[in-house]
Amino acid sequence: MENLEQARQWLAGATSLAVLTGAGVSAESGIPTFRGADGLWKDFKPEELATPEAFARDPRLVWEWYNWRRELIRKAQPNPAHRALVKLEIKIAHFTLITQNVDGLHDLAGSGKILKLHGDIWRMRCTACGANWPDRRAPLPKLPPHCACGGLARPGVVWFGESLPEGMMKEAEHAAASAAVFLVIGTSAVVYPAAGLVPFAKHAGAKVIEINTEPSAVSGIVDCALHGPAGEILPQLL
Ligand code: BV8
Ligand code: ZN
Repeated sequence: MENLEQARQWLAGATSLAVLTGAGVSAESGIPTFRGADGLWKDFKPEELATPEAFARDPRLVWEWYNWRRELIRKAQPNPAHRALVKLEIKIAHFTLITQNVDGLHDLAGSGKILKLHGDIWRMRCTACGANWPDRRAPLPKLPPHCACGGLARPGVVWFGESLPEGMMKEAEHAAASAAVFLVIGTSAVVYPAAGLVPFAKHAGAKVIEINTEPSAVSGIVDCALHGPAGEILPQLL
């Protein structure tokens, strides 16, 4: 049976669906992915920027990168992939969206139940008093930004070497373990513990469907691989 038809059938019969998205789901909104040819990392290496050490060494440089990304993201709109996930959430009784993305486009598209494994670029946290607040200004008036207490503010995201928000993986694993179908979309599946959710879901008995323009690190274990842009394929699965 043709893969698309197989995926459609599994989704049509599913009463529980968990979805894991990565940067590829925002690619058609004009946001460069991390590891692609025009990727965000091309001029830098992750260890140069998305780490607490880089921030401690040069908060202004790290904030210039996040300021640039916030301006890029502010101009971006959700694409048909984001919107198709909202339709699936309405259609399927038990639905959890797990995202590695920090761009907030799933929220903008209207997704409800979102587990943001790596945080949110539109939130800030104070390195001094721990306050945590939303800030949607792009560009920021002053770099690096500071908290009302005078402390240095950092982006509300999870950097390499930092653990995910308390309880986040437990909730994501619960969703993956109770899903009849696990949809993994637009991720190279090289970042852990997020990528570990795919084998986790498979071993718990889910049918795993992947949507990606290229093979990923988990393509070898999925039950159905759909090759192509998420913005074109996802709407065909509804
Ligand atoms: C932790 C937030 C421990 C910031 C991000 C071995 C060596 C060294 C380190 C490690 C290791 N094993 C594990 C680690 C730790 C590390 C890690 O996994 N490193 C990797 C690189 C090896 N993990 C961590 O540090 C994590 N924390 O492990 O804590 C710990 C435990 C206890 C106590 C203390 C510590 C934290 C990881 C979080 C890092 N933060 N982002 C920010 O965004 O600025 S990660 C970053 O990568 C983004 O979140 C991004 O989402 C994520 C994954 O990338 P992808 O989303 O997959 O994007 P990518 O470009 O790679 O791929 C895009 C895909 O889309 C491609 O497959 C492409 O083909 C496809 N695509 C493109 N266009 C389309 C498309 N698909 C469909 N349609 C299209 N149109
Ligand atoms: Zn503060």
